[in-house]
Amino acid sequence: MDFEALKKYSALHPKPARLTLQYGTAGFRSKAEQLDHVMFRMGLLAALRSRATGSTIGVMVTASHNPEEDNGVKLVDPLGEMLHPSWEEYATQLANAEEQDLQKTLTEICQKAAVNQQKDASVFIGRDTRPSSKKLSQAVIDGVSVLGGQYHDYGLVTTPQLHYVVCCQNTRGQYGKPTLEGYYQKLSKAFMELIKKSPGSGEGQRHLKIDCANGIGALKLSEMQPYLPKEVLVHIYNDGTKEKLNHLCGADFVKVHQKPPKGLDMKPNERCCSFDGDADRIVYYYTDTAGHFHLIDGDKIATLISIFLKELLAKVGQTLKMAVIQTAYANGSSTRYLEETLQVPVHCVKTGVKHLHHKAQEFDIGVYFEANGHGTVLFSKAAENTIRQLAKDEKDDAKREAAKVLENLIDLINQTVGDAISDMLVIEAILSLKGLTVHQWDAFYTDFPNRLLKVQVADRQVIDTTDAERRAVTPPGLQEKIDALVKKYKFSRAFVRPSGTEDVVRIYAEADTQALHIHSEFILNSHS
Ligand code: NG1
Ligand code: ZN
Repeated sequence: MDFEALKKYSALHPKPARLTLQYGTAGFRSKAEQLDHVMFRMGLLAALRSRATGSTIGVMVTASHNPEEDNGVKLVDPLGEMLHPSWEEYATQLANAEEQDLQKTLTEICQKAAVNQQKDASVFIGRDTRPSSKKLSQAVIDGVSVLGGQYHDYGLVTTPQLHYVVCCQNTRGQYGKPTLEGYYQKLSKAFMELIKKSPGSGEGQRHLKIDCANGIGALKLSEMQPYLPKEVLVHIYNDGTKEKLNHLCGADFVKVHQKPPKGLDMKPNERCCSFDGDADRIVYYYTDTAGHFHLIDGDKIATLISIFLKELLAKVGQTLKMAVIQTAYANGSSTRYLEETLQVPVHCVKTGVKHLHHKAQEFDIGVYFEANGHGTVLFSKAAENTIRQLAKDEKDDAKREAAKVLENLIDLINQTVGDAISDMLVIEAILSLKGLTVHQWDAFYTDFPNRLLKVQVADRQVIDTTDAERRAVTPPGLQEKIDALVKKYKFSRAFVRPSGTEDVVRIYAEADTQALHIHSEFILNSHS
């Protein structure tokens, strides 16, 4: 390590005094002007992580659905997964080290993580459309370079595109080509193969209105459009040319407020969807003829995909183990439907994509979605091999055809992380193949009325939880009060947990009817 150069460059990216930040569920997030030193240091860390793993590491500059003034950064591990938890701790240490301790902290990390400093380092960098992102990604580049690492700057990409290219690079092309063109080609080929088989194929065009949250999704969807078949017409709204990123639009806005985004004109029964600011989340919605708004969230997306997969597995006659992974925020009605009607096992894990992803890896096919629309499907290597083999060699025509559909689905899904573009194409293909309208999809089950609130408290960490965050163990007495309220109502559920991305406590409550809705503020107020 060239400590003189490190000192010189670090001085160009000084850490504001007394500022401490934590690598949380979504990496570092803060106001953009506080992040220059964090970016430089994440460049350093990515180079070390690359040396430790002998693989390319990704660094994505984005704050997803947060306001335009914010920014953030997260590291992507070799197979496109989230950064390993032990390194999250190193990331926090490095970001918070005072200038004079930087060298010492780096040396300590190298020792603890057994980093061979002679090895090559390779880092892929991507960024969203925030005005601050370009400069911040330059700080990442400075960090990688000062440690002698190689980098490839992909510039403007969606978060899932960066995860995808990192995975392609480290699997030596097995997952696809590590370029955006490779991504568009792989997805569009699989999509075209799928919809060729739909009953209505050739009978006119499918229309979909997409609110791109004034973010990167608009740019990347436009780039992808020439690759998509003529039968599918995507209409891009909120493309970022007029309004601010995530302002009154995007998947998070639509999910939280349960209302349409600004800037998208909806006609009754038209299929619409929203991406979030870095295009890793998607929710669908429509208004009915009476003008009522209907949200189709991550839970219903998981349900649609699960139904489709289950039918295909029955057709190919394979007993592959499938499960759906949810968090405590999944609507109780979706869990009941999956378990009781569809007879698919459901597992509940802690909030945060890495927990869902990890659990999903335990199954042949693991479908995971957060209610907010972040999710994907994982196929084990063994399941994928079985399916590809059947698609090639199976003698029975019906079985082989079903295996081919599964094979194309595997290629269409971005298995590295939730991906709004990929999920949108999966959903469109399934709706088309099954001949379902958005209304029919919505009617699978009816969501229990629910509320998600956030409350600022002096110290959110006083709340400690267990049972996948569904029960509070501290402060004493809190859970008992929640239990006492909840038991008065049918199918009711409520929980509180400290957010991992904001300085707030989140409160969730649901019950079978709106009238019986629990006043969740009461739970907290009665305790503060
Ligand atoms: P926190 O702030 O820990 O609730 C939020 C979302 C998560 C996840 C992360 C990362 C909710 C209730 N929580 O986490 O699902 O998406 O942000 O972006 O939506
Ligand atoms: Zn996002």
